[in-house]
Amino acid sequence: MPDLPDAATCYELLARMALIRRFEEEAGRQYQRAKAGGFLHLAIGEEATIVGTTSVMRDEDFLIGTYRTHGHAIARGTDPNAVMAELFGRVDGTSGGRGGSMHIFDAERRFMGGYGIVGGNLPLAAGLALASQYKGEDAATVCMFGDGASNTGNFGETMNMAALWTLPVLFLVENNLYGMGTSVERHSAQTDLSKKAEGYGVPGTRIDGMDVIAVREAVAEGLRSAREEERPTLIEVVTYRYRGHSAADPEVYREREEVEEWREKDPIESFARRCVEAGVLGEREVGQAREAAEETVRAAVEFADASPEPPLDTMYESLYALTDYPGGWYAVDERSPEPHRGEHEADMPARARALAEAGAAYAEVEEEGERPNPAVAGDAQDSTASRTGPDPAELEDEG
Ligand SMILES: Cc1ncc(C[n+]2csc(CCOP(=O)(O)OP(=O)(O)O)c2C)c(N)n1
Ligand SMILES: [Mg+2]
Repeated sequence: MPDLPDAATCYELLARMALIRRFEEEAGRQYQRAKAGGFLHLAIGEEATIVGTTSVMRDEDFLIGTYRTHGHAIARGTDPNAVMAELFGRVDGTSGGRGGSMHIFDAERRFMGGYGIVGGNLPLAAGLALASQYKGEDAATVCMFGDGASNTGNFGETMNMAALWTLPVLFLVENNLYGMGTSVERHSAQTDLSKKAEGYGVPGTRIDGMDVIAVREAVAEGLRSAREEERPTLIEVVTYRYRGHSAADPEVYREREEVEEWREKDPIESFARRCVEAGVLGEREVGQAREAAEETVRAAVEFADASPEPPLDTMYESLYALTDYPGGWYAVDERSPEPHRGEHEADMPARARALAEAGAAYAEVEEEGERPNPAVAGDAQDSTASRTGPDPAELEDEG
């Protein structure tokens, strides 16, 4: 078992884990009270993987995670008030209340989200690392994802590019033994996930994810090799989530005894016990860490509750939308018939609009004969010219 660091570091590790635990317990409670909306994925039980990792990262390093990242943002230094306000959908949230639980984001602290697409953050991590390398910066990127994400195509593609381009990135798979309700034995042929990137040239190690010090040391070494040798590595941290996959999970896929067994290895309890037994921290300091967490979370709920909801007329702000495609009730504001901000296509280049309208017109038109293949016909420069349907220019008044 690795040695404990100094007392101040141990206190900080314990206090951070206790804060995240308390924050998430309260987030779950506020979700049940319908104060927090959307989906809610809690990482209760996984605190050592989060805090062990961020405790050895530098300010200039990037962290990118999944949809289970309230704790990751807080561990990176994001104000718990802003995270709670984001869960409540309020203006003082990290994304102005528009992202919610799955999309916590804090560019200032280089916490780059918050992603709902399983495995979607992996190529983005490679992109962040490539940017640092390209600019000659010393920053490394840490990419955290789940065991389930290691089965996606993105995983293999990203490992290959990271190794090929010697990117300063560290991949950390938080193996909590389940992808939703599917156990790792049922979803992955290779259950030692640390081996899964070897063939791509990314070596791996497997670490006890309930031991904050073990995680910390492995991540420190991974960051060193990313930074100094531009050598990507994969760390598998074996951990467990005590709560369901999301707030709505009947948990029929596992036995209560299994959860209880893992509770015995609680990362916060076990670390507190170890610090006290080693004489590094006293019972009083352990209590103090818990009380501080309690107070911070109480204040965060009060702050979030007092923060206003975004005004309705700002609904179309901060949206990235070129057209109103895909159409439908969710894309159209039906308060009044005229176009609203974000629905208007007036800013689109005329050519793009003509193509879009021509495409829409084709949806209604029966094809006559075989449709020409632009690559074969050599007309890829202007694919509308060879089409057999109506001329887009003539369609303008037909809507
Ligand atoms: C590309 C994609 N496929 C499926 C889903 C649905 N989905 C959401 S979470 C999840 C399980 C992911 O498990 P894992 O990667 O182990 O992360 P964990 O939830 O355990 O943290 C799935 C399949 C999704 N969000 N994105
Ligand atoms: Mg998982």
